[in-house]
Amino acid sequence: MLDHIAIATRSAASMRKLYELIGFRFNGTEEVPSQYVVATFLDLDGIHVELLEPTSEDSSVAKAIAKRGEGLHHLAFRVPSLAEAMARLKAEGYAFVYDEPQPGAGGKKINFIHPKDGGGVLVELCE
Ligand code: CMX
Repeated sequence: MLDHIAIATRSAASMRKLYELIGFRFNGTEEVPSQYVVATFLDLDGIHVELLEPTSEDSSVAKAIAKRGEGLHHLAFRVPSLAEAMARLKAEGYAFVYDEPQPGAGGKKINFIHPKDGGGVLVELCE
């Protein structure tokens, strides 16, 4: 299932205002040190939007903003077993950004299918 839609932004506060006006409910923030981002969670009728604001220029989100501008960053799909999904996709030649699952927001294990293999879309798998 779709776990969340992630949007890269330089100002989560201003983006949060837009989503709250649409009707989303603010559901907290979390710093994810391993990814150099602060995630802001917004929920509406089972749809989860994650605003990603980089905390360092070393963040891949900061690099993505510098290269591609702010906007849709990735789609995240929840899988029952990330290790099993990685093995299945790797066996078919899909490249993952990390060799092993990484700690993500909300205590999830995460990894990313490289946008080159995702048809230009950065796809996160999470467990
Ligand atoms: N969506 C689509 N394409 C993207 C992209 C994105 N978000 N970010 C980068 N790309 C494209 C680039 O434009 C580039 O394309 P070209 O070669 O045509 O120029 C290509 O992908 C490679 O990008 P790169 O900057 O050269 O970087 P890498 O090859 O090292 O790729 C990347 C690494 C982009 C997958 C990785 O840095 C990344 O974004 N990882 C995800 C980190 C993240 O989202 N962390 C927050 C997680 C929070 C959570 O959910 O818990």
